[in-house]
Formats: sequence, C-alpha cells, structure tokens
Amino acid sequence: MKAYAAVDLGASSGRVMVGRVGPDSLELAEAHRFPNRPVRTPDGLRWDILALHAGVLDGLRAAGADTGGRVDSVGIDSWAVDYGLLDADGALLGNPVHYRDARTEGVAEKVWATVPAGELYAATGLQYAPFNTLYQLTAARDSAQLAHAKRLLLIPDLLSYWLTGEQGTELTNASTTQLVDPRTRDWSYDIASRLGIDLGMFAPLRQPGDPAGALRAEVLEETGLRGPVAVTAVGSHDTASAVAAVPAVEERFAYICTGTWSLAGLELDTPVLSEASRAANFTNELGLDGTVRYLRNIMGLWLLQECVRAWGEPELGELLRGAARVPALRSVVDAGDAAFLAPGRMPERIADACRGSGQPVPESRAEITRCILDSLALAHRRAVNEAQVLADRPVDVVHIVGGGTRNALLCQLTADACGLPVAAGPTEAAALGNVLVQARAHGLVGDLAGMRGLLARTQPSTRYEPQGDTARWRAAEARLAAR
Ligand code: LFR
Repeated sequence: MKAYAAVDLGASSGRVMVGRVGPDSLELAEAHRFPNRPVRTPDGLRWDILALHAGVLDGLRAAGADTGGRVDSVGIDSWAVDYGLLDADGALLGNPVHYRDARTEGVAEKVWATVPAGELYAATGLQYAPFNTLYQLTAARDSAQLAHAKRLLLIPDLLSYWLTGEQGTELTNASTTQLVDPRTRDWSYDIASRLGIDLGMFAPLRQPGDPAGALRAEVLEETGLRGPVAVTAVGSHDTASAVAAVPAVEERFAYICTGTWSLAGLELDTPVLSEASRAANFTNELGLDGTVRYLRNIMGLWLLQECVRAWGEPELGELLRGAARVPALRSVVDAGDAAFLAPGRMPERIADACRGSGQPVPESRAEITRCILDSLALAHRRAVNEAQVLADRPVDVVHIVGGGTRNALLCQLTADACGLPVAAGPTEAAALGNVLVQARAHGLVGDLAGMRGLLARTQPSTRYEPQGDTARWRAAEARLAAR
C-alpha cells in the first residue's frame, strides 16, 4: 500500500487527507482540518494565504504522524481562478484577492468593448462569471502590484511552489482563467494579446499527473516527513478532482459537485461553443485525459452557509428537519443569480428576491432553509436538463458528490426535480480524485475508467429514487422564468 497526502482547500476550510491505495483498495482518512477565513482589509477581501500555508504544513505533519513519516507523494487542489503575484525575486506581492471581492464590478463591459462576449466564448468556452481571472487581471491592470509582478501563480501552484521551489501552471485550473483555448488545450494567445495580458507571467503548463518537484529540505524538517517526498500535479482545480472521483461505471451520467458551489453538468470529449450554450451560461473547463467539464455554476450551499452565519451558527440538522416540514416550492429564487455572490445579509436578500417576484416571503429559519433547498434542486434540474439538450447527450442518472451528499433532503429534492435517480457519494470527492491522480502517476491505477471502477467498488454511495410528479418542478421553473 502506498500513502498519498491530498491537500484540498475549500472556500471555508482546508484539509489534508491521507489516501492509502492498493491494487484493489482505497481508503481515505482526514489528517488535519483547518479554517479558511477570508479577511476584509481596506484594500478589499483577501485570502489569508500564510494561514493556509501554515495549515498545509500542519496537515503534512499530521499525515506523517499517521504514516510513520512516510508519504509517497503530495498533491494540492483548491478553488479556481484566484492567484498570487510574485516579484522578480520570487517573493509574494500581497495577499491574493478573493474572487468574491467587488473589484471586478463593471469590468466585463470594458473587456467586451475589445473582445465581444460572443467572440470570447467561442475562443475560450468559459461562462461569464465576474471573477474569471481574465476579468480580475483587467480590474488590476493599472495597479502598482501588477506593474511589479513578474510571475502569476494560481493558488494551488503557489502553495506547491512554497513546498518545492518549482513553478508551474496546472492545466485544469488554468482553464478557469479564461485564457485557454479548450480545443487546443493551450493558451489562447490571440485573446491574451488583444486584452494586453502578458502570458509570460504564467509558469509553463503542466498536466495532471506530471511531477511537480519534491518537498524542500526545510519542509521535510518542519513536517517530520522522511524524504524524498514527491509533489505531483493533480487536477488542481477542486472541481476537476471531484469530477474525476465521480464513481460512474458505464453509465450515461450527469454530475453535481456540491459544496459552497453546485457545479452541475456533463463530462464531454469536446467543448460546446455554440451561441445557445453561451446564452445559457454553460462553461467548458478542462478535465483529466482530454475531457471537458461542461457545467453551470450554481450558487450552491453558499446561500445556506451565509444564512447560518447570519443566524449565529445554529445546528444544521435541526434547520434541515424544520425545512423538511415546510410545504414544498412555496417560493423559489434563481440560485444561479450572481446577485447572491457577495457575502452578507443573505436571509434579507433571499426574502427581497421572493418579495420582488411576488411570491410568499419566507419568514422563519425553516422556511428560508426550505426556499434555498427547493431553489437549489430547481437549479440542478435546469442545469442537468439544459446540458443534455445543449450537448445532445441524454443521461440516466445524476451523481452527486461533495459536501451536499450529507444533505439527504437536498439529494432527494434533486432526484425529484430532475425526475432521475441520484447516486450520492463520495463526500470527499475532491480529495479522492487528488489521491487517485497521484496513485496513477505512480503506476497504481489505470485510466479514468479504472479510477472510477475502484471508487465504485470501495466507496459508499446512497441512491435516491425520484418521487412525485416532475410537473410541479416544471411549473416552478416556468414561474421563475416568467419573473
Ligand atoms: C468550487 C470552485 C468552482 C469555481 C469556484 C470559484 O470550489 O472551484 O469550480 O467556479 O470555486 O473558484
């Protein structure tokens, strides 16, 4: 058995997991979990990147304590699009800006004045989201920081650099910058040059599974790990790792990666770059082995997390039990709406959206929770249905992976709304995908299908059969569209 450390950083917490992989076994255990608390400074919303680096080191130390100091390799994945800038000496220039920061407001229009939105989509396949790296870089164009920057590293690549001293740009995450052509799987040189973005700032591309260096001597000393320890590029975008861990075997499947976001869509061999796809705001992100993640970003459990924060962190189980007793589909909001992107005042914003669209205003915590879960299930339904039409690829089952698999009500509502069976699990999909890409790079598992077969045989999954008529979901969808 080999032991792999998977560093998986989410928007609210980071974890280091140890995956033990044998020819027909796969076990995952949490070594360390730590909070990820963004900090608001006078300059805006920032990631506390040093706290994250410290959490990674603590996690590797804990992983070593679990494995007698022997870890075969380390891989890092995190959320997408955000980056740190380095000066000519390789020193970090400031804390990375959070993708929920307001600096990109109104920036898209400036970009589209140079490259029209339709042309941008045809070239990059990326959905419009205000936080795509392309817009962030445009927002920062005249900043002193960017003027001093010689190197841009995406978050997992930055943390990997601090562990190894080596720089690279991992492809799955690079595809979320909106500077990559999904057909060539290389930089979109034309788009970058027209927008005045210097691609020379990016370190060379690397593929999931490529070697990414070895832990530096200081890191070995600080973590107590016995060297040499390889660092392996994984699908460093957490969603790429999570989709790699969808335990689908010979099925026509859709997936929904649930957590802070819901990422709902299909795995394809080629991007869908049609105008209809752009209008529906589907994205073509790059996945393992030449695959394309064709999906829509839905606000996800962020809506609930922000309410829970506003309510002073009540117990989640109780909220969900209360929500289960509230009548279904009284009021729904558009869970794809970027109006919910920024933090703060979430219960009020949801109530405002219901009032503004002439629906009953949810008052109690149970009612608001129910409104959120119904709205998410409805958004899942729309994304799964529209993806099938736009990509011309029907599906028979929906796989839900990630944190939302713990939310039985959400899984059942999604099955009901889609009118399809839902297979829920694994919960730690991103960490499992991370581990399996490392194991594969070291010759332990085969191709993507082999990885998924191993997951299906070793990881628990819960099945939810659709209940009730989908007509009421169709009606709710029409109601929302009419407003
Ligand atoms: C999920 C995720 C999404 C991406 C968003 C912002 O954690 O990576 O895929 O759109 O965060 O980076």
